[in-house]
Amino acid sequence: MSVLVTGFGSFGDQTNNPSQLLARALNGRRIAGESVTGVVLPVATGQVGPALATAIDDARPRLVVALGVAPGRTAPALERVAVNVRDFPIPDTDGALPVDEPVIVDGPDAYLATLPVKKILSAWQNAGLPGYVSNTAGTYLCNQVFYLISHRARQDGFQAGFIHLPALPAWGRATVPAPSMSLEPMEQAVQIAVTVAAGHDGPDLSLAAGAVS
Ligand code: PCA
Repeated sequence: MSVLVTGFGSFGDQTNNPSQLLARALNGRRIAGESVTGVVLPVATGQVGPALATAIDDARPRLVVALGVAPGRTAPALERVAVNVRDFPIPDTDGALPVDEPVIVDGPDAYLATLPVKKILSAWQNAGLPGYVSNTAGTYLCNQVFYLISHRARQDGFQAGFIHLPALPAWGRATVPAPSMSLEPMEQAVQIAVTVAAGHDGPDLSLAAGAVS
């Protein structure tokens, strides 16, 4: 039994995906007594399901924390909801552009994360790290992976969740920088998430962290 951490490779104009760097950095580590397997997934709708299934079959995890970058976000975001929708705003790396197609035909409309998102948020706050609970992971590859791991989690009985990361700082630009975060605090945030989730049993914390919209 182990912890599986997934990241994604490059896509669109995102050539330096922090989720890929973290999946590689954490691969082979021990966190909270659990051995971590880090896997980088393709940003390709037709390839990602089989790649994920292989990673889960190999690692036989008790916990899956999937990561991806969300350019424009100001802090790591604990995703609460995965929807059964693929409505891509840009083509994937294979050129596929599904519009209003399900992730899994006849699957439930949505799944909620089984990670204790409020407990993790509270632990981030105690460590002085920024972060929040997000109520949409979009309708692109990150949502697809979040939905797929949530679906499989119900069959296999592991905990599953998704964390969207801000972009890495883009140095050397003369313009006002977009929201960004360096890799070290993102790595700390993921380590805390794994530690809290690995030690979690029972209900999540009741902590107000909702949004008006
Ligand atoms: N972010 C994209 C896909 C891969 C990634 O890292 C997303 O948010 O869907």
